[in-house]
Amino acid sequence: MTRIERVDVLVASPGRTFVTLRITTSDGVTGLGDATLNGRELAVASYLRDHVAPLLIGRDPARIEDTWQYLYRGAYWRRGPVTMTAIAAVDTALWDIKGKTAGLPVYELLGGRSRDGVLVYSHASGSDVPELLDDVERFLDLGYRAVRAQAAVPGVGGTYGVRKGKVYEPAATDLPDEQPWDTEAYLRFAPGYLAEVRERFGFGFHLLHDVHHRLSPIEAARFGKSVEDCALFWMEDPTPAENQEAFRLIRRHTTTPIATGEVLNSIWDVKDLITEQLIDYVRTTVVHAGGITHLRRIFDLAALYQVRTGSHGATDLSPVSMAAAVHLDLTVPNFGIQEHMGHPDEAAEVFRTGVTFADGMLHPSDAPGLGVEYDDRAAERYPYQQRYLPVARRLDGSVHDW
Ligand code: GCO
Ligand code: MG
Repeated sequence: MTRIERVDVLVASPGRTFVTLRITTSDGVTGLGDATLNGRELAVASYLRDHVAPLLIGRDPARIEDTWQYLYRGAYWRRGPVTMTAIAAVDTALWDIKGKTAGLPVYELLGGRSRDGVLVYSHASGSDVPELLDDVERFLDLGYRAVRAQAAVPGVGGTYGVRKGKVYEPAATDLPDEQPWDTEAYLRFAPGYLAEVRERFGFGFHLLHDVHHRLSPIEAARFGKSVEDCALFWMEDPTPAENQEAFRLIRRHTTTPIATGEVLNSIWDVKDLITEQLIDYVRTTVVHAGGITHLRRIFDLAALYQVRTGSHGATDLSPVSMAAAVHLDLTVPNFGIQEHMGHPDEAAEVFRTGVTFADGMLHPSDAPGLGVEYDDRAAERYPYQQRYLPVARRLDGSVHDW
């Protein structure tokens, strides 16, 4: 009988850090899973190497659900980003193996296509409004049907979401960059530039905006109300999601759709938001929410309440989890949109992905499994580099949600 024979935890920084799990079976079939937790990468690498790998050796790779339950319930300590990212990596790698063994792309194993392709949005940004408008135009010219818009708030250094290089990369310093934050300045400025985007380019595409956890519930309500004429596809993370009651307050005041969930890890974290219909899009991902097996469970729950999917897809989600996301997105009935930021050029040397972009959509390859290969030789050229996400401070110097 086929057994798991080898487990490798691969850490490399091609343009940014990625942790990748590779499982090899006694038949020589390999599967890949993404295990990247931005800024806390080595915690997951150790969890996998020191605590999970010894449990996998000798197991039947075909038993994906059983392995998921074994790792989740067997740890005793539940949920949390480190545990759920580690379980996700194992789960994703086992789906990759199952696909390769069956000779089918993973989306076929998940029930087959529900749609022709996966609608994606990308990130337009600018250090001022004219620069943002040029960037929106660039994405529309590239064929995107959905664009997220963020501009630097005047006088507030380091606003979230403003690209400096080719790809937006917030984890860029070897100690956290401390950035100032001024809520009132943001609330006065942001609705205006979103309106300017609509004035200039019209309503023939989806416009999105990420508040990035920066507002209190009543501030978020005010923001949502003030951008209603822009018909946003969503306002993302209007307020931190630990206290989920907060979303009820926002809902009472605005019809601007709400997306949240990129920092949440399990079905228990999103259950109330979904069943009480406090959000419109759930942004949990393959990599941080327990893999394909668990994310599908979340998406199925969401479908019952007309909540659609809108998975996180920033640069810190590796091409492996992006491929897994595209396979799952292609199949689920309540798919909404997929974030697609791309990766630094160096990442393409290490990860060869079959995912392609056409007509504003991503398409998986029809190769068996997930259709991604990892090049160990190339990875050797990019040793691990420690990087941190920034920290935000209010004008009085106190720490704010970044
Ligand atoms: C997004 C996210 C990212 C996060 C990043 C943190 O919507 O794409 O908010 O930009 O900040 O993934 O690691
Ligand atoms: Mg976000």
